[in-house]
Amino acid sequence: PATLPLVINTWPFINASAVAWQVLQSGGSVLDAVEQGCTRCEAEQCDGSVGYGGSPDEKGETTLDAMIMNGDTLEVGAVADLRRIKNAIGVARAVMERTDHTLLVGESASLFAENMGFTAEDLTTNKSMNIFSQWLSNNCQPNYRKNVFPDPSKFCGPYKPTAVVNEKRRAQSTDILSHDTIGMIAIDQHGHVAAGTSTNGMTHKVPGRVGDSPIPGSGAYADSTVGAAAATGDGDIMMRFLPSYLAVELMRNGADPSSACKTAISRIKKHHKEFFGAIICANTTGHYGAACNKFSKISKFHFMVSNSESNTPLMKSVDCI
Ligand code: SD4
Repeated sequence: PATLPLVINTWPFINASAVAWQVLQSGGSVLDAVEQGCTRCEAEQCDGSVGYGGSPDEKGETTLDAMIMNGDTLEVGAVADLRRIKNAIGVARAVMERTDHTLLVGESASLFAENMGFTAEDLTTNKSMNIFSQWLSNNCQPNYRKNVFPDPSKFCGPYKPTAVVNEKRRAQSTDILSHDTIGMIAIDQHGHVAAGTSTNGMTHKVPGRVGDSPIPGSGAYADSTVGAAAATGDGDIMMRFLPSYLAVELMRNGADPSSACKTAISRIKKHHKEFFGAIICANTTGHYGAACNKFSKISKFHFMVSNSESNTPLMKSVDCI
């Protein structure tokens, strides 16, 4: 039986789910729940792929993408390529509530954040430095450059063809599994809906690269007349398909959350058999679902659900299609 309120988020990020649930239980808004739940992941560096000290880019810097969406007003706040500020989803919310804009990027987003009172600090950690220097010294490949860049060796040492890199990435399921954006949906008893995401993107990305996570309709989408969706995975591919928007529109037309999620994944699969991605969906009756693409060793996707059935976050999983 479906119940409200409901918090659902990508991956087994149990503390994030617990924080968001607690916010709703103590009378906080769905936006507070999503912001604080994702903030928790940023602070504890969930899987190394949310928050500071993860996914160093080709220059070794960690940069963050995040968004938050108010399903009542359809307002969005987002930041992309955010530098030196840990609380990316907090800044995203400030963009939504304290400007007339939707998306701020790069150094200018950082400056905005500082003006809003967020602390500027180095996002590099020993761990991210190690990932970066290991890549530089012995395993350096221009992962996210096509073979046409003038001289990739100038960037990171001996060039190896992209195909080799991809093989290698696929063989190391932990590498793939470490790309774990938090996407979260919160719905309260009154049917207010919010959704959000936070991530440090992809390791060894080209500086300036922005993923799907801060893009409305791609990383997440929320509409309180329907429900919400949030996505995770290979953002460079997923963002071309607006899977979160598609899933919400399918639910608007009567699809249940599981089949909406499946259709959104299938749409991408039509064009990319080999991509890593998953999506979570929920509607305003408290029903929820998820779907993922079968990829390499990944045949299941795990996500967290908090509702009054258990009163505590439960891990759920879905078989990939
Ligand atoms: C990105 N979608 O930046 C993110 C990464 C991710 O699970 O979600 N990994 O492409």
